[in-house]
Amino acid sequence: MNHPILYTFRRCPYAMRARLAIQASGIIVEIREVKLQNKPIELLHLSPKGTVPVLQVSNEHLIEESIDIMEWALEINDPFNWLPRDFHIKNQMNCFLKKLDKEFKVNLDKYKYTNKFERQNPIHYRDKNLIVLTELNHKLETSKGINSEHLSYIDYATFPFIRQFRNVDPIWFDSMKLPFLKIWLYDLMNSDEFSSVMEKFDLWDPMKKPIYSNFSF
Ligand SMILES: N[C@@H](CCC(=O)N[C@@H](CS)C(=O)NCC(=O)O)C(=O)O
Repeated sequence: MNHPILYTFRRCPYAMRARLAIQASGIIVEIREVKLQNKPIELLHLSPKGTVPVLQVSNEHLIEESIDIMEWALEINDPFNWLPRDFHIKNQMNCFLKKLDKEFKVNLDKYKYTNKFERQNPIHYRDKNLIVLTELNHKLETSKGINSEHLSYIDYATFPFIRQFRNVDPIWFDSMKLPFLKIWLYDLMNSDEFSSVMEKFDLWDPMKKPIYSNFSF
């Protein structure tokens, strides 16, 4: 293998965070854009759990979680100091991200994909997440990033989910009194880094020439 292979789906927030860290690290990967409804058999053989992103670093090394892909890339090269040096801060960040993936994302999906069997109104789940947004807004009042003076790993791992939450009802979101969070989110959404990892790629076709990441900005 010349380059690690990233199985990805453009609109997936987990895949976005992985692509952002790969971009920051400058590592070139082969991009395999997949369709979630029709995942390639190669991906399912490698990773039967069937989620993206998945990074095949080598024949012996597979990374199946977005946060692990971020850490892998940044441990190789971290030119913007995204990874905290302090072990306790790193642990704190990972606890927050676990909560984001387990609780915020679950509420977000229940808010976004209204399920007729669900007894609760989707607004109930929206408002549950408002608590997290209020906490983030408070943190961002005094620093540029959630956990440091500069944007780092936790910001790039978090914002794709806040963006997805906003997209459910942008008018409502924009009317909320969350001034620091909104500046943080809009800056990230409009950043060159983000546009670059949102480039559209054709679906992976093993019969065609490989596509390599060129996440330049
Ligand atoms: N814990 C995984 C979650 C990844 C995940 O759930 N990705 C979604 C797409 S956003 C997925 O692949 N879902 C499988 C499907 O919809 O079939 C990670 O952090 O990488």
